[in-house]
Amino acid sequence: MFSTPPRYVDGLPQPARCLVMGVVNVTPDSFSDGGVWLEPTAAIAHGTALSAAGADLVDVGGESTRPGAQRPSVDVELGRVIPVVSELSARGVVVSIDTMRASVARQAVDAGASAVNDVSGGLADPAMLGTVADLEVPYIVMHWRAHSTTMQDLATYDDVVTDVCRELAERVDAALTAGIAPERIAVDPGLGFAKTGEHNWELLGRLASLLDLGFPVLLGASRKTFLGRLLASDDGQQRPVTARDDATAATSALAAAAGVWCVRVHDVARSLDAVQVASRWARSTR
Ligand code: PMM
Repeated sequence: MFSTPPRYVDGLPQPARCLVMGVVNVTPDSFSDGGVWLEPTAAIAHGTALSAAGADLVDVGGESTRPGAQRPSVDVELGRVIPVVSELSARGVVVSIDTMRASVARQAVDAGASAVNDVSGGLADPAMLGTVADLEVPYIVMHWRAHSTTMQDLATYDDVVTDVCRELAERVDAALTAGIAPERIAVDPGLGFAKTGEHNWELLGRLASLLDLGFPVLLGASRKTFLGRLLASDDGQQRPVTARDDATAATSALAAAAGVWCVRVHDVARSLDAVQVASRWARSTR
């Protein structure tokens, strides 16, 4: 059941267990918490609370990636995230910036962010990989095919695991060629991004193939629709987003047991408990 201990990414915390990344979406329209943390003071308070709950890092994003979402302008994105990154970093919180834009990544790192989480894996902005190489920070490369308005039209694969691994490996090669150090790279299959629920389950069921890419793996299953569908009521109503945190914690425990490096979650406390159980359990099996 248990894989090798988690890999690490240079420049980020390295507890002897799977990392827990807390989510702060500074957006009006993210699918599970859109509008809740749009005001900087609310976002800062939330990020501080996630850190106090034990988040190893806090992921701050200013662009919703829910299917169909329209992109904000660069200035709107900057206006949402920079004050939050700046204040959280000043408070000692380890922050990653969730952005597809090189200019946002650069300004966020200048404001104190320690890592760049790019859901497009460098595909959305041709300047991103060179910028991250220049900034010398950890880089999370997610599998992505298109922006939110069209991504679900591209959810077709011969074999989802083989295809995602191949496309991710291509993005990692591009990152390495751009000069990003291998020890700063983590990969992510991008659950829900150009994927159906069945694709997500297939990727979770065959995590070993992702781990075989040789880079630490991040998973973002938190509150996503495939969990809502799994837990639908007898009359077919999906489980509401905010009632999916126990299921998310279950995915965190199983991911940690499988050797995943980091889970990206909305409810940090539950997933921290989950990964701690997985870590302790793993020690007893070795
Ligand atoms: N999912 C979302 C946003 N950013 N980043 C990574 N690396 N992986 C993900 O799966 C991911 C992400 C969308 O979820 P949200 O709207 O709840 O933040």
